Amino acid sequence: MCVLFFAMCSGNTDPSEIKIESVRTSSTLYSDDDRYVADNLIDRTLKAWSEGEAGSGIGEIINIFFSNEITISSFYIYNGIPKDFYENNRVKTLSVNNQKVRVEDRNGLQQVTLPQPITDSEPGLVIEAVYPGDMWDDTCITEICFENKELFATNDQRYKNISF
Ligand SMILES: [Ca+2]
Repeated sequence: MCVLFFAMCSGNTDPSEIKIESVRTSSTLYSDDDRYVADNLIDRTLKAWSEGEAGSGIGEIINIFFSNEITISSFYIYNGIPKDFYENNRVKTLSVNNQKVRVEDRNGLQQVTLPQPITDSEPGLVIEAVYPGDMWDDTCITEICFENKELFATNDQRYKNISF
């Protein structure tokens, strides 16, 4: 018990031990086969999440739950849905713990640097602006990965389905 208490309070968790435990979104586009679920954001495959609110997706929220507090200076995002990229909305501006960042309109994984590093175990991302789709008014994101050299080294195999 003493050891456990010390570990919980030490604040010195090995970064390689920090994992994304879950993700939660404010909405999800319904489909019979659960094609657009929030878990697709962190599944390390090209399956995508789509928001499901009426309208373009502005104001929709993504919460990432880490196993421990982590300091994040940048992250990777695969914008849109790869197969129907231009048919659906893509994210143009994200607010990450109230810091606004621009996301490029590109079908592939890109790195986004935060104006200031954040330290949090449950960072929140809010869609602030979108690139409109040619056919559908649904905003999609394929993947979100947080930069941390140790994390990447540890989870290297999990990225094998994404080329970047
Ligand atoms: Ca995915």
